[in-house]
Amino acid sequence: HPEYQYLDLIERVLEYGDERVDRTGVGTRSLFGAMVRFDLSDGTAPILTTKRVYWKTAIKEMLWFLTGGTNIQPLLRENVRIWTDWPLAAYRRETGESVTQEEFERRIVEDDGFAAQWGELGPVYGKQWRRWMGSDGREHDQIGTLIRALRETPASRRLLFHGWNVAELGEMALPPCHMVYQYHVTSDGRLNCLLLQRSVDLLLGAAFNYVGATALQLMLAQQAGLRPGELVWVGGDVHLYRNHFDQAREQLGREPRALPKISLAKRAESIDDYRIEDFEVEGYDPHPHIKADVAV
Ligand code: DHF
Ligand code: TMP
Repeated sequence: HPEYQYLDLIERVLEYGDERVDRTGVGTRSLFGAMVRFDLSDGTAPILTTKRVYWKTAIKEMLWFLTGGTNIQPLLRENVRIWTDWPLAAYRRETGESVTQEEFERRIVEDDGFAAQWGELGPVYGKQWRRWMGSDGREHDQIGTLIRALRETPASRRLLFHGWNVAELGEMALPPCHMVYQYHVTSDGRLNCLLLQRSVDLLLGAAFNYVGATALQLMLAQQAGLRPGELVWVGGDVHLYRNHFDQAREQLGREPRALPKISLAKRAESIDDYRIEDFEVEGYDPHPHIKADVAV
């Protein structure tokens, strides 16, 4: 079962991970360099079954990246709250106000001025993917360029886009974790993806990142007239936060079930025309959700 790749990785991090104090102060056990491969060619989706993963949230996040957006307001309007902690921490730090998360989110949703001032993450994923600013002042749509290249030069070894814009790292709430997406087209028309994720919160982040990358691969394949192939995921610093150890052990005690199937309900005009309703997941029967706090 493909999910054992993930569970084995958790086990290895728990057993052999190097203990260290990380940027967040929470502390992690960390391993360097790991690979997981998922075959998407028969419609199988790597949505973990040993805990419920909120796959719609993960796909909504991916759709938001594709809009080029970097403000959490549209996410919150879709009821996606996974990015609130960072703007909220900045707000509390800079104003000294002790607003609750709910109150902060309500103001972002209702007040465009407030959202513009406090809901920005800086030039993160969406900006770099769709509007990377060149030294000549021109914006580069890496996704548009990639789709054209997939159609016109499928044998190319340059089918990739990158989030690590060195000049703009300092303005980002977080530098990109899922950093480079490289693609590869087989002679029989399958689209493979290699995602290099430099930093991996194995309990919370990875589960979402597998789903996001899969959704993107389906959309790109459809836009380029290809079928999905393999998703190869490579992790750099793969870690478990100290306050996730119990949840990780709980998950290790569970038996993986059959992975669900994922498909697109219809053909979208362009990469900008996908909606969450277009994604159909069938046969998802996971173990219960496991609650864990995200390290900010
Ligand atoms: N920081 C850290 N420390 N880990 C992350 O995974 C992470 N991910 C970010 C931004 N910063 C991060 C963006 N992605 C959750 C999942 C993904 C995500 C951020 C947060 C999360 O908290 N997931 C919970 C709850 C999901 C929900 O309530 O919708 C989960 O159980 O999956
Ligand atoms: P870092 O920038 O210090 O590496 O911290 C980022 C943390 O967020 C790290 O624990 C990895 C995690 N992360 C993911 O695992 N996946 C994601 O998609 C994002 C945005 C972050």
